[in-house]
Amino acid sequence: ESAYKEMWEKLNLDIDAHEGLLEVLGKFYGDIYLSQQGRLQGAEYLDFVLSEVHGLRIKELQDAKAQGRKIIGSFCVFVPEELTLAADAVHVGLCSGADAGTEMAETMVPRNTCALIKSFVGFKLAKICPFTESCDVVVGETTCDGKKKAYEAFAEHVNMYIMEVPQQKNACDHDLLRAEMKRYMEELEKLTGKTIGVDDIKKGIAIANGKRKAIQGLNALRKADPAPISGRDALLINQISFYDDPVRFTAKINELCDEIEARIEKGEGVAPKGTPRLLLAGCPMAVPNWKLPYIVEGSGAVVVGEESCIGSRNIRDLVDEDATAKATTVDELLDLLTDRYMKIDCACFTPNDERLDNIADMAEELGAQGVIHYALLFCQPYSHEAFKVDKTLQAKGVPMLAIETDYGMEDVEQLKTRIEAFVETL
Ligand code: BJ8
Repeated sequence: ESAYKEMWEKLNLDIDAHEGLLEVLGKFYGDIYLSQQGRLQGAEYLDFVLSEVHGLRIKELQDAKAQGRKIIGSFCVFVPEELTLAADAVHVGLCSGADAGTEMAETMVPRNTCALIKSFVGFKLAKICPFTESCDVVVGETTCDGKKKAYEAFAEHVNMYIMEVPQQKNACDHDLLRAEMKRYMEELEKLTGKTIGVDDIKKGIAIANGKRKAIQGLNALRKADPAPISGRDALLINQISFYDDPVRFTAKINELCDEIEARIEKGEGVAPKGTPRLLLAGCPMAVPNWKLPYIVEGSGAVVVGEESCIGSRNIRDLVDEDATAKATTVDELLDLLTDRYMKIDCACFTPNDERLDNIADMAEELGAQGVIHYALLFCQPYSHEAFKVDKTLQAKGVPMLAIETDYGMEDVEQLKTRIEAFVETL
């Protein structure tokens, strides 16, 4: 701990406020995670990574920096990790899932801003996020208005680069994203002094695809009844995928999947066979936002999938592997990356009908009897889509409950009552 304290001081964290955060986080983790019955042995990796999230992992980032490697922070799954890796830089997800520094954040962004945005601004202003402080560049993106404008304020405090993400999926939008891929690659070359070649991008694609395939494998196993892993642990795995070393992460999750397979063969699970199964759909739940799955799994149901960017939206599509193997130029590889990224069904797009089909398909494949649509308060894109998702699911006979909430704990009892009532109807 004391060795880390020196590191945190060097990163200019507010040591007292940071200690307070770690204390709350530790207690929260104990209540929500360590208290679970019948947890997988492989969850030890999750516990370890989480307990070392501001310790060992930050030390690794500092070591990487000492070797001359750059650290790139991002808030959105549109920022192509493959290119960051191709530049031999480290890619970390920064979006934050806790109320901290909210009052300070509200001096820079309007009060009616979603909790995720307030959280990353607050973490920065309160000086409690060692990831943000470790970044050489933070990449923002033109997705929702809230983030887009918050980045202008954020840029007063960190070195920002803004990537433009289109809002529609026509040919011209594909061209725009393709140009942005190239511009981001050139920015990385400038930052690292490294020329990115074909093999570098192929390596980045292999690592990112490997990570996605590991989570795809996990999600496929979650079709089993009884559910072999809790929604809480599955969410944590998705959260950790944004900041742990990607190669280590992939190996650990593949091991965990072997354990899950053995468990399924024995007919064992985290809840009895026949427990109501729910799919969560909507806004990303950034670490340590475990509120909703915790409430759901305390209400007699089990979460079997997350239709979210910290979930299936980030891993559903791979960069075409055969085409990658055949590609001989950087341009071809940038085309393939663009093809993959244009499939992301974020609510910032209009229209975004493929998301509706994807949710219905997921519910069916995972055997979910109901869907909880999760929108952060003040999130326009996802709150709007809740209506369409409901209509689509109704037509399929799948009930949906729409929830709007934030990171606060004031509404936990009220949510619990609503969710219990919903589960009873299934
Ligand atoms: S690709 S979902 S990670 S933009 S909750 S900040 S939308 S007001 S996060 Fe996202 Fe990229 Fe899309 Fe995914 Fe705005 Fe809504 Fe807040 Fe949100």
